[in-house]
Amino acid sequence: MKLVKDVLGGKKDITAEDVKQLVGMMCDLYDSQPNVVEIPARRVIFVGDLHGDLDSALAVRDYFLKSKDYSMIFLGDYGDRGPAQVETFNLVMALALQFPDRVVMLRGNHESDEVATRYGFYMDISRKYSHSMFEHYLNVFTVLPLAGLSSNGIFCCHGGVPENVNNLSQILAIDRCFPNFPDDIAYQMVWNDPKDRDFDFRPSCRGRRMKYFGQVAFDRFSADLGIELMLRSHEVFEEGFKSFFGGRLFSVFTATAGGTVKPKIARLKDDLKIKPVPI
Ligand SMILES: [Mn+2]
Repeated sequence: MKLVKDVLGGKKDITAEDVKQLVGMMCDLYDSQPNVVEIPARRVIFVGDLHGDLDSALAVRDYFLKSKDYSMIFLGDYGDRGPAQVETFNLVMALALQFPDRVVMLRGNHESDEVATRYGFYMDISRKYSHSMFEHYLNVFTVLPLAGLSSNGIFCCHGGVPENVNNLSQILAIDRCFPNFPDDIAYQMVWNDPKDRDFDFRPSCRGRRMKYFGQVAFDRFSADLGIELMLRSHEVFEEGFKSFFGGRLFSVFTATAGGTVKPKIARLKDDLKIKPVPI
């Protein structure tokens, strides 16, 4: 479709009607998806937080277009904070729409009404379009899946391990179709952070409903759900990448965050090893 191709080609000044069309197609494509979508067992590129960093998003697009036999999973946090939030969100939607069999857009903690109204996306949409256009982007938030899982146990989500889950069916049963995260499991999957220490869960300095998950929680969750390797984003690391739990969990960040981060993507190769790639 021409609109999708134009956005993919770098067209930035699309009309409100164009956005509504992209949003409509996204909802059609994602509405029926389960909370945990199936992802390929190998040859996958994982993309961390973009936060309105269009240059990084364009570099990711170029890398993907050159990687013909790879799929790509975006781990969430497209808007808020950065200089080109609307354009970044639109570009990722265009990638997801142009390559529905190879690109997945997951939901991050910033794909939420209360977070996006506070950290910039609502203002960016209002400035470029109108206040009411925010509702349309919210509709996309509500359909995005929470996680991906492959047949060989590669799991990905924005934040990480939630409390009180010992079975995949508990995650699959969540009703995610809300502008915020009323469900505690969904909330923790997009907000929790790993700590490379020998504990289960601990209170997080991010707030009351979030947790740190330690080695004990990670090992139990992995064993219960048959997970070999986990990919997540959500945290800023200067190198754009960090490994946890003896190399069984990788955190990736793909925005420059105002020049403070060397953005990376994570490439799952044929040998099932994760390789950080500068973008
Ligand atoms: Mn985040």
